Amino acid sequence: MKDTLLIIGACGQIGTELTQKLREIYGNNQVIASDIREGNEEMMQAGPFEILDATDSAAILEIVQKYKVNQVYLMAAMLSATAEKFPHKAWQLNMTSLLGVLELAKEKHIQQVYWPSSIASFGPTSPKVNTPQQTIMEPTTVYGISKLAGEHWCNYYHNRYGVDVRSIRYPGIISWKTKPGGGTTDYAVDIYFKAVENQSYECFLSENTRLPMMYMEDAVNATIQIMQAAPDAIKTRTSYNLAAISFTPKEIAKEIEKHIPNFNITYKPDFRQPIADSWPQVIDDEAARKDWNWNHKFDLELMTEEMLKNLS
Ligand code: AKB
Repeated sequence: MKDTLLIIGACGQIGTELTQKLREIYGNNQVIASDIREGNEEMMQAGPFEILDATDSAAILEIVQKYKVNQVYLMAAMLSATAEKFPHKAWQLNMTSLLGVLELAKEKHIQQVYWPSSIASFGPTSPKVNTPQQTIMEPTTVYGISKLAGEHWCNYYHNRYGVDVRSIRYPGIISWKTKPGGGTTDYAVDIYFKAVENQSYECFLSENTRLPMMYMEDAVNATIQIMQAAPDAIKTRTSYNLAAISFTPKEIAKEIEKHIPNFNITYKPDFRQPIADSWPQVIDDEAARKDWNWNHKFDLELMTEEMLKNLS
């Protein structure tokens, strides 16, 4: 039987590029894109698209049955900064959507689930450098709490009901096709857009705030790689640490200056600074590298070249 994939939250930052790549691999008609709103021309034209509320599990089931879906990628979520403004709404979206999809897998309507966690599942008491796969996790943001709880729900459904659910703790993801919205790491995307537009950027984090980051191509490849791995290769059923690069606003600005010598950055930390300060600076992802052969391709230099080339 051919795999048929449903992407929930296909119009978001990661969903857009993940859907495109999955359609290249599995065929346009095998990848059903869905979101609460319509996507761009390419997304709507290239293959099936459904308007879908990620918290409505009856509606998800209808689509699963309509297209005979066997894998669900649940990409819809409220990110860290917005979630701090709407804590209950964030909890409702992030948790209800996950529990609904896990139930569908438990009832054998689908065979495989992908759900993203985040570096936000760590907190200020976790080690900041080389943060291990297993360590103290006491997140202080509602987004982080929802991600940590979600990880344990995934593990529970796997252990108790045999659900094949796989997950990655994404760092900040940098891309040029679709902008992120409502995250704390979004500055590392905005900075490139501003650099090519007007050569200056006011950063909402302070100059030495180091955070784990990754170029979109690496993030999409990791996501597909973990989903295509043999089930017994997946030893962690909470979520895998995943790393590529770690840098500060000052370091990314320096890299941009190599291409745009007049580029200017100023700093005005806001409510997102304490969120960033509560997260790891450098993540240890040895388990992902060992268990399912994860390897990143993009460093800060290569990513900056790609971002500036594509945006200009
Ligand atoms: C955010 O900043 O909220 C996200 C994340 C690190 O999960 N990009």
